[in-house]
Parts: sequence; structure tokens; C-alpha cells
Amino acid sequence: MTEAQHATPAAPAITDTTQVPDAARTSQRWRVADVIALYELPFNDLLYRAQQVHREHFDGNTVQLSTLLSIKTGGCEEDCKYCSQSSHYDTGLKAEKLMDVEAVLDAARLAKENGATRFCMGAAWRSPKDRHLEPIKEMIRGVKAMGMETCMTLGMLESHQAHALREAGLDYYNHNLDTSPEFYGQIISTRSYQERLDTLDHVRDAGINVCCGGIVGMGESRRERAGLIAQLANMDPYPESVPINNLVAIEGTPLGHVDPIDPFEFVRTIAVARITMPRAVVRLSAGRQQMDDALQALCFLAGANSMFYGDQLLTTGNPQADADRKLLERLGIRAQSAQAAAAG
Ligand code: SAM
Ligand code: DTB
Ligand code: SF4
Repeated sequence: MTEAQHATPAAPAITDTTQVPDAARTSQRWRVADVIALYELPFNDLLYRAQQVHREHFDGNTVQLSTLLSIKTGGCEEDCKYCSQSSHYDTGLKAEKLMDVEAVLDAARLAKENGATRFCMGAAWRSPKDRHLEPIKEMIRGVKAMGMETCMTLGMLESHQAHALREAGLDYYNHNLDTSPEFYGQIISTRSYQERLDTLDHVRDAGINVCCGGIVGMGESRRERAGLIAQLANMDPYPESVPINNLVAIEGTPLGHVDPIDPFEFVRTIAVARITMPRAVVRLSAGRQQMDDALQALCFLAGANSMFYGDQLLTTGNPQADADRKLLERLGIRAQSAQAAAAG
């Protein structure tokens, strides 16, 4: 926990476990202990509370659908221990160059036809070079012209790069904190936590919506999961979009054989994100292919209202779009319309 967090007043003690704590309603900071207290609630109380918060700010039966595309795959110089694309590990992945703009736009057109309202483009870079900005800006303009929202995740950004992306019309930039400051050093050594926070500041200052979350199931403790959530919830303002990824264990990476997290702990993490960041879109991100339908339904009940849609994430699989359509239909969940997405 930071000094600043120690210095701020405590959120009120939770007495009635079905009431939403005041820190969710005010700009009060979340102490890690307050977040742990949420995690420790009886499961049904936690989900009930998350549903209450969810319905104060969102339609309870709508999800936003984003489709992902890896526009530059593999060969990354960073050493993120979970990642198939790091050149530090032998995962059998072939490194590729930045895709042509037209090929990216073809994929975006297909995503739009299938019902996605946001197209997210990811590059396995530590940070983009300035010479990459022109094609990246063309991709943003091309996808926007199709009537979809745009999201990019390209690694660290400098201030002028964030402004250039905003000028091209970028709606969201994804840059995750990944985990708590305390656990972070066990996962990544080539980029500091502070560098991530600096990039997020540049994105925010340029007027781009912030998409920032993390990964659970990397062997971290509940306290460390709570530490990640507290970091996200205490951003001022907190991110507009919060992806919660369940580790996809990749053979060849140092985390290739980590024991999977208890599924209920994953659902709790979604619920705690929902309660602490009431207006954020909470995205059920990587790991859905390893979840059954009932577990995904619990994640929606816990307040997840966005997901990746389409057969592929970046380098790993995602449930088939057909199966997702059927799941949403069985649950009576509607996909957010393009008009609603445009209206924010
Ligand atoms: N290279 C850029 C960066 O890291 O900033 C952007 C792409 S990176 C793949 C985006 C995020 O995907 C990571 O920060 C991490 O949270 C998530 N991610 C990557 N590999 C994952 C895996 N195997 N399981 C779960 N989440 C993963
Ligand atoms: C995020 O938080 N999750 C997405 C997106 N942002 C870019 C990426 C998930 C990647 C899962 C592993 C892979 O497919 O390589
Ligand atoms: Fe590179 Fe991003 Fe993978 Fe880290 S998560 S190794 S920065 S592609």
C-alpha cells in the first residue's frame, strides 16, 4: 500500500453485508483492507451487492462486444512471464511484422458484420516507434469510418504519441497494470509499474478513454488481487473500461504450469471490480474458453458487462462466436447496439 493510501480515511466498516459501502458512492479512496473485506463477504452477499451497484448504472441484461486482432504478433522484447509473445521464452510462436492497413480493415469489417461494436488492435511492442504512427492512425480512421469504436494496445506511449492517436479519433487505449505493485516484480522485470502509470497519464491527458485492468490466476494471493483492484479503483478518475483476464497458461512461459485459480475467486474479483468502480465497463476478458457456461453466467451476474467476441483473442482461442450468441440468448442478454456504443 502507498503512503497516500495510509493517509486517507478508512471506508466505513461493513456492518450490513447487503448494503453498498459508502466508498463506492463517494470519491473516497479504497484501502486494500476495504477491498479484502469485500472479497471476504459471503458469496451470495457479494453478488447481491454487485448486482445492486450494476443496476444503478447499467442495464442488467446488456453486454458490449469487442473483437480483438493482433496487428503485430510476437518477438516482443519485454519479459512478461505470462505472455506467448515475449522473445524471452520459447512458446513456438512465429514473430510477424505490423499488418497492412487493408488487411486490418478487412478483419474489422468482418467483426462489424458479426455484431462487434468495438475493434481492439494489439501489438507486441514495448512501445511503438514514431514511424509506426502513420499506419496505426490510418487503421483508427478506417475502423471509425465503419461506425465502430476503436481501441489500441501498443505498449508504453509518450505524450505526443497519445495525442497523435487521439487526433486520429482513437476512443480507448488499453494498458494494464496487470497485478498489484507488490506482486508485479515477480511477473515483469523489463517495465516498471511507474512506467505503466505514466503511460496511463499520457492517455488520460490526451483525452482518450482508459482501458486498464489486470490478470488473475498468476499465483498471486487474495491480498495481491485486492491490491490490483485498489490501484485501479483509486485512479482519479478510475478507468472507463476494466478488463479482468484469467490467466491463459501458455506452454513455454514461466507461468505455463501455474495452478488455475478457484473459479469462485475469479467471480469474486469481477464483483469486487464492479462494486469499487461502479460506472466502469467491466470486461470478462482472457480465459473464457476455459470456462463453462455456468461460470460465465456467474461473471455476468457479478457485473461483467463486456467481453471479447470472435474466435481468437491475440494469440490464443476464444469461444466460437456462434456459441457466444447462443449463450447470450439462453441468458436473455442483449448485445449493446452500435448506436448505444456511440452514445457512450
Ligand atoms: N504489448 C502490449 C502491452 O503489454 O502493453 C499490448 C498487448 S498485451 C498482450 C495486453 C494484455 O493482455 C497484457 O497486459 C495482459 O494483461 C493480457 N494478457 C497477455 N497474455 C495473457 C495471458 N496469457 N493470459 C491472460 N492475459 C494475458
Ligand atoms: C486485455 O486486457 N486482454 C486482451 C486485451 N487486453 C488486449 C488480451 C488477452 C490476451 C490473451 C492471450 C493471447 O491471446 O495471447
Ligand atoms: Fe510484450 Fe505485451 Fe506480451 Fe508483455 S504482454 S511480452 S509487453 S506483448
